[in-house]
Amino acid sequence: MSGPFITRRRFLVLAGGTAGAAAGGGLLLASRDDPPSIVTAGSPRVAAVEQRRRRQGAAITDVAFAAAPLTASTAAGRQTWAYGDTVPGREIRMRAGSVLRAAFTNDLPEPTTVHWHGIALRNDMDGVPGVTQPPVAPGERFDYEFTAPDPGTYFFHPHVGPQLDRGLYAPLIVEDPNEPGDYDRELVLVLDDWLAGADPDTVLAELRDSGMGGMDMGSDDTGMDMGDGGMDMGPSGLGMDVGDVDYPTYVINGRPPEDPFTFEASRGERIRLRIINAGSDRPFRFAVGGHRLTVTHSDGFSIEPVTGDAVLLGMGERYDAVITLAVDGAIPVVALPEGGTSGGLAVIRTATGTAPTPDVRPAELEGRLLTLADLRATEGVTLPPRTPDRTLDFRLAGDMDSYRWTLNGRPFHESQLRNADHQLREGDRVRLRFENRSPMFHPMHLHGHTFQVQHQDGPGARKDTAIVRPMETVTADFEADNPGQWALHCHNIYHAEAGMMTVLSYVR
Ligand SMILES: [Cu+2]
Repeated sequence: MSGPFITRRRFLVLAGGTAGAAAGGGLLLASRDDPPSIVTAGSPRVAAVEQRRRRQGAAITDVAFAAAPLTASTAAGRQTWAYGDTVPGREIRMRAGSVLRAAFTNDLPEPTTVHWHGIALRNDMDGVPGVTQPPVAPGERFDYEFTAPDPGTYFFHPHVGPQLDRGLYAPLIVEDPNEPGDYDRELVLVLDDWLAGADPDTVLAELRDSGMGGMDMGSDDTGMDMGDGGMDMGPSGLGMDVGDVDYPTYVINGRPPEDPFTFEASRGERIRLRIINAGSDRPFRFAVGGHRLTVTHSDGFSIEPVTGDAVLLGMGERYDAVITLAVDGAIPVVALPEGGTSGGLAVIRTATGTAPTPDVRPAELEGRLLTLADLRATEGVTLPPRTPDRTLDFRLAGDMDSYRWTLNGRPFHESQLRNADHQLREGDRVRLRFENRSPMFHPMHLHGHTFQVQHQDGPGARKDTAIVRPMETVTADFEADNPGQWALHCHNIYHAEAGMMTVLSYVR
């Protein structure tokens, strides 16, 4: 349980004092030595903002689920951990503005939490152990309850160690009651790099042991010039080294390419795809054979529709795209890990016919690839222009000798919480500037907010997870309207565990 997300000492403090605490208990980080100005998860201000968010008579969606070892072997083979008895876990579907009440039980042999990825929820329900709640001990229950204010495609997963890489994830779909819905049906597709039963804690330990040949990647003290002049960034600009883990296979909706998830449909139907990259280490190039994708939403928020052949998803990113089924037969849906040769496969079947083989490579994979630079938020979700009140700069780097990934030269440490290293005030317009000085890309994820990427020529997509390519600087603005303590980290789970995480602290 020690590690960048929670230190051993804080874990003991929290677990000792608050075992069995239920939702909204006002419990956290209110130790005597905290500076009084920090707005903690347990602060009355967090509850007050939730009160304001919650509408009179708001609908309540009640769910109950457990995280547990999966004894039946999954389609992808080998034992793993899961939410319920399937990978992915059962989807939760609700309406924007309604309340989710989730009775969660931890039947795993180690502590865990549930993080509701991308939702602008109340801080004490965000599921970051040692920051917003104590970890849920084995055998214990935690009741999550929060308003989900914004429609969109989300998912939920643990925020403890590399547990996500065991298959603990499920879609969370927040429907928009005001959306015309110009499609016939929906298809939710969860992409994952699959360890097939291997233990991600062992993987992380191996990464730490092996390092990467004693190379410093972009840290200040090396004096190395990491200018991109001579660097081959690959076709998507993610660099030649896109992941740290050697996965045996890739799954879509929990199923391997040899036994693919299959969706029955009819030719002529318009299908809204909700694509979620739940992978821990790999970005995917996603395409549907014989079809172009019209991408309509990024990380839940609407964008000006843009059509391409494939779309790139970093870990933690979600895209919605519409396709009109134009083929009779078995249509391959492919998620190829960037730079890889084998990938995930699902099938949309509109007629009988030969199923695609696991190695099918639709030409669309090599067609026009949509990336962050192609996306612009619709007017309705574009932040009004405003000069930032403060800018938070983050230098992304890695010390590969010890497999240590850093923000501003330091791996995450709990003192950053106590000191409130990155402060903001409610009502601020905040600018984030991510300067990647490493040769690997990092999908940077902010909890509790949706920022707006800023391009040279104006505002881009609203997102909570944005790919920062090697040697690139990405700028993104957000409204500080959700008080509390919010994790900001790389969504490569191994990078986050190796230190590439920090916390943005609301202060009074
Ligand atoms: Cu990273």
